[in-house]
Amino acid sequence: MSCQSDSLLLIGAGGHARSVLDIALENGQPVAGCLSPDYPTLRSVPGLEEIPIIGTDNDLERLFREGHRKIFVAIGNNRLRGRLYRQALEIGFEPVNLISRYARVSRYARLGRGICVMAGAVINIGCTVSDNVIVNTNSSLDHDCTVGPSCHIAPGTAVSGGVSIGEGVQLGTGCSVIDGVSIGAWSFLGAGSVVVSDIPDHLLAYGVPAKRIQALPR
Ligand code: JB3
Repeated sequence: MSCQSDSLLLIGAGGHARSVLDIALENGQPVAGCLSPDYPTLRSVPGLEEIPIIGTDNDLERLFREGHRKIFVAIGNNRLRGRLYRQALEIGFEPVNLISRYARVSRYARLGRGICVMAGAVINIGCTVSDNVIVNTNSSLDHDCTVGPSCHIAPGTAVSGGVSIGEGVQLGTGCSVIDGVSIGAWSFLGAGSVVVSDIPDHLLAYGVPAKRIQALPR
């Protein structure tokens, strides 16, 4: 038997939420339901009909008063995920980590809260991964990397040792990052990029090697 305080609330009900739910259910985590702007038109998660959509973000405070505590923000967009994560924290919710049993996380890595680590991902010794980060399918963070809050390390990305990644960074699908470089906050590296030198804040870059494309809004 689970009670509301054990049962997980998810913010989001799209593709990322479905991947996250797959991990939660596989790990035996009871799920109360999801919040989506599509409620009440949509009443359950597409393809996971056993998971109800129980409201919108406007219901967060009521759900907290009713005893819900565990939360996970399951939205791919880094800025929106960051905003909703802060909102949930302010209300008093407790973000949980959802780690696939098929991921490998070193016991010598430090993880914040609200993090998902998908199947095949590797987080090696000495890494520090901040709150609200997505370490997606088959991506890897080698030794001694630091990852700021609300980043997304997309599927198949390989980050070598000692890399520093600022807040809100998107490393697109299949990026490769050589050891020791820094990637500035809110920068976006396009899919397949090879990062061989430091990337400043708020920059869109891509290519092999990754080159500056344009500054991104602050
Ligand atoms: O690349 C991979 C493996 N996954 C991507 C993921 C990281 O990001 C995935 O392919 C998607 O591109 C994206 O997933 P996400 O964020 O689930 O996007 P999408 O599948 O388009 O679903 C959007 C869903 O986000 C909507 O159906 C809503 O449920 C939810 N959403 C959007 N805005 C929101 C809000 N939910 C809440 N509660 N509040 C919002 O403001």
